[in-house]
Amino acid sequence: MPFHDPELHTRGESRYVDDLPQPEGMLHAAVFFSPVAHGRIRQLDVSAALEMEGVVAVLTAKDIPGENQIGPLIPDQELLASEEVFYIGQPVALVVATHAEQARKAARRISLQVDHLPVITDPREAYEKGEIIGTPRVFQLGDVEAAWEQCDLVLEGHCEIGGQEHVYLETQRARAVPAEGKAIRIYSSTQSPYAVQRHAARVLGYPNHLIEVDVLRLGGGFGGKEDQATAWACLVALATWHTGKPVELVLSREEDMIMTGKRHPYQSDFKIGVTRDGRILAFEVRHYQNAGAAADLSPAILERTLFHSTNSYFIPNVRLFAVSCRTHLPPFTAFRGFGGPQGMFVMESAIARVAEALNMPREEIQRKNLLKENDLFPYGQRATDCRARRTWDTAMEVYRFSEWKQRVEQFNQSHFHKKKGLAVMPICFGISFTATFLNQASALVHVYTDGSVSISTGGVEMGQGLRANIATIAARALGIRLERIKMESTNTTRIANMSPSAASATTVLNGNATLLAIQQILSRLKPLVARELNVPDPESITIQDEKIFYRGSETGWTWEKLVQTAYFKRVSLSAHGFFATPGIYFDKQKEKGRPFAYHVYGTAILEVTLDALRGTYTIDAVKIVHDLGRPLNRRVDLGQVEGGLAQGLGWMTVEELVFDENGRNLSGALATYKLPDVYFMPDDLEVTFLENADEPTGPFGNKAVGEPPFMYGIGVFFAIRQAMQAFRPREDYAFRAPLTPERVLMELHREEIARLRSRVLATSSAGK
Ligand code: MTE
Ligand code: LUZ
Ligand code: MOS
Repeated sequence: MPFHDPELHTRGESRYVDDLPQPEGMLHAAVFFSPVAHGRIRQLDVSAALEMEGVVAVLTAKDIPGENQIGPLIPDQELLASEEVFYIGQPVALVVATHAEQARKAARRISLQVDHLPVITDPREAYEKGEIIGTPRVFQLGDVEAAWEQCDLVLEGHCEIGGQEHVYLETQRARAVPAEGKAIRIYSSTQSPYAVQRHAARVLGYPNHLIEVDVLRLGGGFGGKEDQATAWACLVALATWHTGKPVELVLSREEDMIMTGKRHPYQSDFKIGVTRDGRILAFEVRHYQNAGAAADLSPAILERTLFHSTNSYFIPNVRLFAVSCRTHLPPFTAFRGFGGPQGMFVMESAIARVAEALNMPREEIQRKNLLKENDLFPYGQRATDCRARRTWDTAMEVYRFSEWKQRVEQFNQSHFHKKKGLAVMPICFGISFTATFLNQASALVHVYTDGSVSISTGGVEMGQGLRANIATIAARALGIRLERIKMESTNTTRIANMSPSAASATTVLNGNATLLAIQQILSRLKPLVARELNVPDPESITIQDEKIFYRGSETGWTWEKLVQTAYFKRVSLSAHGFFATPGIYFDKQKEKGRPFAYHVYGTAILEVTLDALRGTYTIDAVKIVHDLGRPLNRRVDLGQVEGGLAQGLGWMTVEELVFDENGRNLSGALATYKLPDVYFMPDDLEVTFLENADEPTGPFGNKAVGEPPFMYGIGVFFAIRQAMQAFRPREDYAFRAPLTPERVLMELHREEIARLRSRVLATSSAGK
């Protein structure tokens, strides 16, 4: 894959933060974090650490020259805890030493004494105690109260949704290097270089321009570095400020898993009303988001939960309530889908509940309620160019759903303890940051006199193929070879005030900014050629395969000649492009607007085989019809669909995040947190891209692809559930994710397990 760094990756030569050449005298840092979930600090003793070999400094809250504050939306998060600690893993002190191991060893000598305070880990308990972040949000459409009357059937249910660890391959890390004067340069593994710049400046009491942030690439972010890369960068900046030396901080896997936030767990209640034939008339939901100990991005994530609470269905009467609840767990944060998946899971659960009660196939209810052209979302936007039905119908057709279903039913009739389940999962995901102002991007394009091109944008490469995409866009727009393009690091001195690389919108925003920069350069070059060739119409000049055409015929000029001529004629060969998504807005008072540039649609069909005696299951097949407009790089896009699916499947099945009642993460290492691996993935995985589906707002007809495929994974929960129903029909299987094999076993054999347990208890008490 060109520009996907394949050669460098394969040889292990691609550089990450700690691969950069080490400046002389570089120091290493380690974090001492709170071992308790909630307490008032009585004493923090760092003297033993200071005496350890190699230790240069131990920094605490009082060593911060500027503001001790890194909260991205609300100022409720200290860089280093000063008076109170709010979760296990909260940074309290930074040890700086000659070697990383010395720093870690010394950190273990720090002692923290606290007066223990009550620990809350449950979002509903937090809600009842008034521990909420911001205010609850409510989206409404129609009149639910009046609608219940018209329903033939009204059902209620409850969902418990687990969190998810990001497990980016590259753990959180940053390096700060002193520059001239007081300036500091930071190399950070962040999706948001501008957030790092802003917060490092704030912490040091600097103007932004004294901090330069440079990002070459990330070994994965998945939302975990949209905002939570900031702390580590601020800490090394602080250490450099104190020592005058370069300082690096690299979290170990365990440190990363304990200290950083993950996908939000949710608890949600739903009520759904339908007609006898399965038309949904009314839907009500209450989402309790477990935000953890600080706001972080939770309010924005909560908002996206609301935007996606009806997934790809039209429901005329809805009332969607959501509240962010403060608990004593690490602040939960962005993760692929950004709250959308939790909203969709509840919707799909409600549909399963209806299907089971009406004894109707789940997919029939889904299909009956799919969005149609111009249908209204609860937030006031209309579904224009709606591809919900198109992807659904295409999937049914190309993957021969009815025959497939028959095969599954035959299998189930002829097997006792093995059962198959088949589920359809349609998705609809809005593209644009829901905070409208973030939908802006810049690009800086330089053309050198040899015809080579250098491009900087505000976008960060994190494995999603951003560079491949931007380079492809630029090469196509200029009409030159891809090899001419070099993608530069993402740097705050070249691109100012950049939005995070997130919301799947990085290629859309930065690609369009690149196009605008290139258009400026072309608008200077074309009149130049027209003048030189003495032809009347500059607009009829085109460049293709590095040759210059006029009205479709060759002029004999090449790209190189054009560039050189421009240089000697003193025409600028550089441009800065700025793009802002047009036509989007949102009114938070009314909770209505047009927040999204467009929606991405798709439909997946998932098949599983369950061993009902063991609770184990295999995912046999996942077949997807996905809408991505016109692909920019088919293999990059395919990689995004498959990778997103893998993460979604893992979230729903084996990835189980567990905290005990003291706020301790019991799954804080890769030994205790199970990940999907290559064997876990279905052997039969097929992806079809919708044809003739150009998105007019582009770039080049392309649609965003990063997050939406994650949500296909939700379908596996319902495929397993269906297999459970085939073995033992029951209306009260829990809507509790992840559906681990253990949980499947416990649910299937609830009574037997209870009987066994009471017998064991009886025997053991008899023995006493
Ligand atoms: N793919 C890889 N390989 N690595 C990543 O970190 N992040 C995901 C997705 N795909 C990610 C990824 C997330 S959460 C988002 S928002 C998008 O990529 C961000 O990139 P984009 O805006 O260019 O799609
Ligand atoms: N980040 C953000 C996101 O700040 N706003 C968003 O709407 C969003 N959506 C998805 C992922 N990250
Ligand atoms: Mo992605 S959750 O927008 O980084």
